[in-house]
Amino acid sequence: MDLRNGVELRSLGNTPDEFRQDMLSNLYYRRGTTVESASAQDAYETLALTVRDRLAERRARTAAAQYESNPRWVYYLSAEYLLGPQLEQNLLYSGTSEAAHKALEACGFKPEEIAALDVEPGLGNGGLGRLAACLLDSLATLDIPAVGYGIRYDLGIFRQEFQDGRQIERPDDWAFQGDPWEFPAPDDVQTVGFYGHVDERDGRKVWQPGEVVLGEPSHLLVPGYGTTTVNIVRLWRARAHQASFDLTRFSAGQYAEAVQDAVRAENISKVLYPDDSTAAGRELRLKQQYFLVSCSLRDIVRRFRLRNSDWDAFGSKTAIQLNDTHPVLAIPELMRLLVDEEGLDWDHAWSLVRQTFNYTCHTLLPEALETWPVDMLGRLLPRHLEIIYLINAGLLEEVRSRFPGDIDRVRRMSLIQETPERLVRMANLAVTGTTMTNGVAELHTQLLTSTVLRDFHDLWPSRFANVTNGVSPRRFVRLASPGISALISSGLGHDRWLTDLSLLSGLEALTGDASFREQWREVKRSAKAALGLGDPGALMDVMIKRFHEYKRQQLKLLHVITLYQRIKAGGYDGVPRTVLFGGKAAPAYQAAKNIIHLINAVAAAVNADPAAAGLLRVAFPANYNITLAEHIIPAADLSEQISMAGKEASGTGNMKLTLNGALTIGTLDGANIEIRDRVGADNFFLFGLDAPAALALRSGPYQPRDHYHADDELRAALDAIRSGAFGGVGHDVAASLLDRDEYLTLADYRSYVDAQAGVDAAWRDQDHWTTMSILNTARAGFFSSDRTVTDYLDRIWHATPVRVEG
Ligand code: Z16
Repeated sequence: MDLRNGVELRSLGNTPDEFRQDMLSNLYYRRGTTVESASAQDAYETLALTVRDRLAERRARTAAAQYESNPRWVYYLSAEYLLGPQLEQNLLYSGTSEAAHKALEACGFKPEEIAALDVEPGLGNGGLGRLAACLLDSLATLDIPAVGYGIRYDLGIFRQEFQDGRQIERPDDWAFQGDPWEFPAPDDVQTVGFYGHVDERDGRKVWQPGEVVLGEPSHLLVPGYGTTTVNIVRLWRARAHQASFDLTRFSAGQYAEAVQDAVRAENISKVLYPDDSTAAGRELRLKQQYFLVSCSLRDIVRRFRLRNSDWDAFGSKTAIQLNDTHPVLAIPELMRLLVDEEGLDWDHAWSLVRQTFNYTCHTLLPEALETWPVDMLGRLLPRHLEIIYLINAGLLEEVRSRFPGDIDRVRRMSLIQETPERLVRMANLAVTGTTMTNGVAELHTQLLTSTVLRDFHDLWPSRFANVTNGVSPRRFVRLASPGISALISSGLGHDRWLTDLSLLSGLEALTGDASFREQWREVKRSAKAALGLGDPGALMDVMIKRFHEYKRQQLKLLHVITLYQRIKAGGYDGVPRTVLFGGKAAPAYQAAKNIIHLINAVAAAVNADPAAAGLLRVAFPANYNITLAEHIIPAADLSEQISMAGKEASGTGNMKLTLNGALTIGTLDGANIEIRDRVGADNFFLFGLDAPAALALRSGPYQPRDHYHADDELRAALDAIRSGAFGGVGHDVAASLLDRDEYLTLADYRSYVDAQAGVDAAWRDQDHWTTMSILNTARAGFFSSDRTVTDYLDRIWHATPVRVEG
């Protein structure tokens, strides 16, 4: 294929020898060194470049084929991406793992040491950011022309350390050594305005920003698996305009003052807000959101114009997915571009905008639904506020004509909340300005349309759909669990399951094969041994997720304390367990930090007590991230999914663990319900109140102390916490549970502890446990993000593949 100015691209060879030749050449020409004097960092960077070159070639072919076909593009707008380590993925997807391994060894390097230098870009908080990464993986794998847009934060999610058991946060300067996976594209820089005022010229509104900041893009490659397609994720970094440097002040010796405007500009992409499922509400966050939206829309329009000249085609060529409310300013921004800058009339622009955008909601927590003070938004983005008012006028007119006289409904649906403070409601704007709004699991979508977004569902029922989340089987099975993957492939006789996960159902027949069960048990055991946290014969009981009271790590902790107290009482008959916690708390979320502190205190007590040795151990490795998740997930026997029913939108860790043969103990919340429906009630440990029961209990006069008084073991556990047996922090945790217990931890305690006894009983029959474990994997194929993307394509995006020649 002729790709660039008549120059034929040479195809890079993938034999170990060719790979080694290219590595040496990269070492020499791009790192300026030789094998004799190369550091491990030189070797890592060189390896990365050599792998990247293979994908860059595919990227060039992909871009050419996609341009040629002028398709409907899928653009994913997300403030967060948790892409995970890039090296192992890019080796696998480019088919160079073995060649690279051999080449490194031939040059005298230890492959594992070099691979350990790969730093994951932690540009997200948790589920939402990782979902974005899984969807990009599947979009590329399914050959869909797609671009992810995001922010290139200098500092990603903080590095978690423990000091005396307390969480402390350290900056995550992830690109300190440079990022070999990144392609800067300074020629596509964008200019973003803030503040200022709105003029009128020749009957058109003109926004005169008071401040401008540059957005400089770079991109990372997003390869598909088993295909030539390589898409990109484009990340924007804020750069000061040259004019921000005040040379007059500099010359006068006022060095700090000379750069202060520039520093302020570049602060926009300095750091990721570390809040998962809570709105931050700060002006810098609003600036970040507009920065992402403004840069990305300019880029999308630029790309549209490469092949199209008529605005009428924009909506049919462009599907933009808004990942939560974070990028919802894109709706007024596109209106502004079309009406103010392009001169389209309002109604025409509005129909294109609605055709272009769709919105995914990821929460039910009221505190996670973003609102912005009208004053703040109007000062930062005066024209956008006017546009929001105009959109609101249209919305309220429609509501009034559909529901005459229903003033309360108008008040509830307005894009502006009036009391106690005037706020712009971003979720309302999102539903109003899009074709489709989706929830992320069946229960979540049901609850959304019957509670938080009920009024909108009444008005526009056909705008709502469910798309249950999924995860990448490449990353969370193949890369995380090479052992399980090899066994699956040998059992099935192929590895096509990696791109058609429903084929895992073929494992079901193998549950009757004693030697397969034995190998399965062995593979799980060696994953535990490799993790190195406790006896590989013990049940590995895993709770890995952000710390949040609704997720109820405190419930798991009460269970641990109860087990410990049973051990201390003598005659313990439970099975040996390693309980593993992993996760971060938002730095300002004191209650969650208290729970972390208390877990560490309990872990210290239990692990130091000879009475518990061989029976119970508590592990809490710091700084849970994608890299660590890939080590923990294959080792898990039991997956803790114990949120208060009706609070977890979906969960995706639950899917990763099920696919790796862990059994779930869980409530009927989020996607747990769909997991249980598929793996079968006999292969799932259910407990607790369901969503209607939890809601009913919460809306009555709930008395957590009744449970404390009625249950001896619960009382003993809470008394130990409260009395300071695990340090002073226990007092606050116990008080919050006894006084308020917002998330019904005490109400679900007995049901949970009894279900855990059922887990013990099941574990004692190892052969049957193994059968259940295999069945969990065999029946979880639905939870592939390939299926999720297929659902988005059918229900929302209506885009089709563009195949790229190999
Ligand atoms: C987030 O990670 C999620 C929701 C949200 O409003 C904000 C953030 Cl940063 C999570 C949900 O809590 C989780 O249930 C869901 O599985 C995940 O988003 C992906 O949809």
